[in-house]
Formats: sequence, structure tokens, C-alpha cells
Amino acid sequence: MGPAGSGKSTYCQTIMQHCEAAKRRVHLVNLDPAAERFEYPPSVDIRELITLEDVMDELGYGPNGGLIYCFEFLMENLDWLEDQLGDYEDDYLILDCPGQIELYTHIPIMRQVAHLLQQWNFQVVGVYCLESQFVEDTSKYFAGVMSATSAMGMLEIPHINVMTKMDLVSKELRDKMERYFDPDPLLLADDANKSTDNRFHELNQAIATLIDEFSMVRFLPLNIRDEDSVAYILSHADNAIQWGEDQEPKEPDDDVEEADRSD
Ligand SMILES: Nc1nc2c(ncn2[C@@H]2O[C@H](COP(=O)(O)OP(=O)(O)OP(=O)(O)O)[C@@H](O)[C@H]2O)c(=O)[nH]1
Ligand SMILES: [Mg+2]
Repeated sequence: MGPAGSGKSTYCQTIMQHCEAAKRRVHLVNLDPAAERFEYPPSVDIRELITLEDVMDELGYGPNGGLIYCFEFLMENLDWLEDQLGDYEDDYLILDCPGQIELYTHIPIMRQVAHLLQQWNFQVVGVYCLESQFVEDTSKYFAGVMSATSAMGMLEIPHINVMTKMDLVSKELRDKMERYFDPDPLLLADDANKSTDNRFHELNQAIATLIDEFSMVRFLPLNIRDEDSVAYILSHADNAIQWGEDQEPKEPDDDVEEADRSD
């Protein structure tokens, strides 16, 4: 999840590719009823149930109301989702979600989806994508932290934050950005004060302290062009859901061989 254009679908594609290369059984689940094109075709696709385009055409809704309608429709058709996901209950699923931030921060729909997945015995981790380009100054970083925190509080599931598009960041900026990955409250407040009016300095300090004291948000940098970086993000996600020993990577025909042996 994450704001529009923050790199959610690219994250999904990158992790898909990485997992496939490591022979992990992995499937893409598209929960974005407005999605257009996927490099990896999704194994489960909300667009087979409902598309935003149809809702907008037939009910005359705008894109935001239409999207909420699509999710309400999904909630009324949970049998469909349970049925679709049931085929993959032992596998690693990557769910691509829409970019409308209100789905995570304002209304409890994504929370319901996440909790349903848990009820269906999936281990769930929320991955929040924030675009590195957006965080070139501390005020924007504060805004990003607030929205990530809001999503984390709303969803109540294990959660990691990923700073995307790091391949677009210059070496110089990359060094400067270290402070956003593991924030120092004094530096953050100082930085924010430089670009804000005096009236906000106390608020800047309070936000910086909040970020520090509650260890609320750490961002893991993702450079999709660097395999080590992708592996690092995946290891954090795996850790959050304790993916591991009982899910050794399997060759696609291991099951067949096992069945043969037991014959
Ligand atoms: N260079 C670079 N471009 C990226 C990266 N991630 C995403 N992009 C580009 O940013 C744009 C948006 O990326 P998407 O992955 O579609 O973002 P999204 O969050 O799924 O967008 P919505 O679903 O529309 O909310 C596309 O043009 C991508 O090619 C990245 O890591 N590096
Ligand atoms: Mg997308």
C-alpha cells in the first residue's frame, strides 16, 4: 500500500521476480479495480469481480467514490475472495492495493481485508511504500511518516515501510537521506525549522520527538536495480510474518515427486 504512484505495483513485480528466481511459490493478487496492466498476470484479480470503469460508467460515480463502492462490493462477495485465495493457501501472496490513501487511513476497509486474511490463516504483513523523490525535505518526510503511521495504526497488522525509487536518488542525496532511514530527532527538527515559519518550530520538535520516542517509523530503502536491496526488503517482510523453515523453497514439481514416492 501507499500513495498514488509511490511504486506499489513496481514493488510487487520486483518481489515476484525475485521470489520466482529463488523458486519460491509466489502469486500476485490484484486488489486494484482500476489497475491497467501487469507484467506478471495476477493469479487473483479483483477486476474479474468488479472494475472501477464499470462502476463509474454504470453508476455515475467519480473515481474515489467508485473505488469505495468496489471495496464495499468485495466485502459483500467475500466468498469469491476466499474461494480464489483458497487455491494458494500454502504459498506466498503479494497483494497489490490501490493508491487512494483513504482506504488505509480513513475508512476501515483495508483493515477488514487484512483481518479476514488472518482469519483465513494467512500471515499478513503490511508494506507501506513512500517515494524517495517525495522526501527530499523534512516537511514532506513528516507528512509521509504521518500517513504511514496512520495506516499502521488503522490496519493493526505487522508493518514495514519501504522507501521506493532509490535508484533515482543521487549518491549525494542518498547520504543525506540516511537521516530519514534511522531518524535523529534533533537533526530532523533543525532541518524542518529551516523551511518552516517560526510558529511551527515547536510542532516540528514535537513530531521529531514522537518519531524518535515511539520508534514509530523506520524506512527501508529499496533500489529495484540492486538484488541485495530487494533481498533485504524481502527478509524484513519474511521476518514480520515468520516465513521460513516450514516453507522451504520448492521446485514446482516437488509435490508430484512426493506423491509419486508415496505411491
Ligand atoms: N526508476 C524507478 N521508477 C519507478 C520505481 N517504482 C516505480 N517507478 C515508476 O513510477 C511510476 C509509478 O509506479 P507504480 O509502480 O505504477 O506505482 P503505484 O504505486 O502502483 O501507482 P498507482 O497504482 O497508480 O497508485 C511508474 O512510471 C514506474 O515505472 C523505481 O523503483 N524506480
Ligand atoms: Mg499500482
